[in-house]
Amino acid sequence: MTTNSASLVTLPASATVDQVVEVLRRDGGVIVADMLESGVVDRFNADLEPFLSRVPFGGKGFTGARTRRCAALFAKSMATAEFLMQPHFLGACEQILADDFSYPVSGGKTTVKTTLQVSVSQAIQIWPGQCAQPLHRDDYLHHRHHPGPDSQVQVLYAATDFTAQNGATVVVPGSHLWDDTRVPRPEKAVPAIMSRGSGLIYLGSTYHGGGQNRTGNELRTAVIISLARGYLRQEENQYLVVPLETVRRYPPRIQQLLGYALSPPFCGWIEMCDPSVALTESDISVLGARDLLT
Ligand SMILES: O=C(O)CCC(=O)C(=O)O
Ligand SMILES: [Fe+2]
Repeated sequence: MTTNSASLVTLPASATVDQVVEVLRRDGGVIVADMLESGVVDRFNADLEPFLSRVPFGGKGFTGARTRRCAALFAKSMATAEFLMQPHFLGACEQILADDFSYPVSGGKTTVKTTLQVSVSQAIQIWPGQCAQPLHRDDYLHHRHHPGPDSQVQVLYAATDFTAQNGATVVVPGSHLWDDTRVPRPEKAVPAIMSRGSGLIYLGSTYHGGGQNRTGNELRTAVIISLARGYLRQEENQYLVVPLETVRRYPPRIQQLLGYALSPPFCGWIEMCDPSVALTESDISVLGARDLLT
């Protein structure tokens, strides 16, 4: 284990999921080196290039006047599946988010486990001249109060090297434990310096932001994937941005994580069936209700 700066830890690729979760619970964020194979990043970058090179810059505020953003990644590159299935990220999300929930019904108690679902998929390219993004918590979207259980966890991969000069994401370690009255100060944020293929895993409750790009000619490209509890709303509407024909080309686990799975007991059904029937049945209108808990 090496310390990247004041208190942002970098774990080697050989780290276990338990080690990742231990640092995440303590610091709110952790860098894992070499999470992705170089060939996967190459394939992804090649697939995204036609989109990233054409998409206009964002706005003057949060999205960034010198920043290009490209979302709907599962529709644009099949390599995104490997970004999602990366074992440190997926394993950490399962430990942190996939809680049991028990409730009484007459005749006994029922216990279910929430599914996980993709909340956001986005490539973010920070150009020279982009100023620092305001520090924020990604989980505001779910109206979370802090401290409290996390609603989502993100991984932010480096698709180019991340340096303190080119706009590396900055993180305020420990801020996931703060209450809602404490305001983050930019001087307490530390840059996630990492090489291409490495990634920063961070909790939805951790203050962070895109860094300032002070270089003259270097682009900094990140790829964010977030997973949220299955009973909450996805930040990016995967049902509308990934065509059904594309969803059908992914393996079942990816389909489930894109939202084609019921989050028990009742969240997300269609015609009172598991939503995965949308991928296999030609006429869902007469399937009939199923006992979703059995
Ligand atoms: O680009 C980055 O480094 C972070 C972006 C971010 O946190 C966001 O847009 O929510
Ligand atoms: Fe963010």
